[in-house]
Amino acid sequence: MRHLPKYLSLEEQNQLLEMIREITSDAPLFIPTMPRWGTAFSVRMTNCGDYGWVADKSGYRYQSFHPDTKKPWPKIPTQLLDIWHDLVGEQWRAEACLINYYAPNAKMGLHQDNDEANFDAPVLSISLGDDCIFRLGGLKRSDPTQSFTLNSGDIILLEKESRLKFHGVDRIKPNTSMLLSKPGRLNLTMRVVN
Ligand code: MD3
Ligand code: FE
Repeated sequence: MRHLPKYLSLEEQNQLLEMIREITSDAPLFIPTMPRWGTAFSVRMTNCGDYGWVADKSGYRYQSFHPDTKKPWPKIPTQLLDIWHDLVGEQWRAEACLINYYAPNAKMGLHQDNDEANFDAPVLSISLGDDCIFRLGGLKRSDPTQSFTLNSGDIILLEKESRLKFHGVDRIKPNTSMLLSKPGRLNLTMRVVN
């Protein structure tokens, strides 16, 4: 895993925020639920790109439209694609960008990202807003984990071995950033799906 602390300037972070506002006005944040039980996630989500990750009672999957509005996801903005290509190169095309919003009490349990078809493709994640405590484990759930802080403007690049490691967000540290007008954290995760 490559952690690039403060990769984005404050100006770039604000441009991304404006872009996220436009995306969420077309594709509003939705409340994902756990398969089978239907328990709500504490994280709110939306997507842009050809595909978006969704979670509901029937399972986790990628689909080409918003689960509530049924409209196709908005396009991935050029600024995001530029960041992707600067770090990943030209051999992969980002097909999905998941936008997670964490209110101060939200968290994400330890999990693997394995709904994509090809684990050779990298995953790129951008943190905006309040700091969070991020946890990274190994390839088995029972492997030891380490935790560290992610700040606004940080980028994480997952390649090769790290791509299938267990990870999660333990908690948000409210009021550690002034970027958002309300406390909380946004995370953008760009992926190749097919
Ligand atoms: C480490 N999101 O949406 S992004 C997710 O901060 C997710 O919202 C977290 O986990 C968040 O699936 C973490 C950073 C990240 C993404 C993928 C990974 C870290 C990863 C895949 C393998 C190992
Ligand atoms: Fe994940």
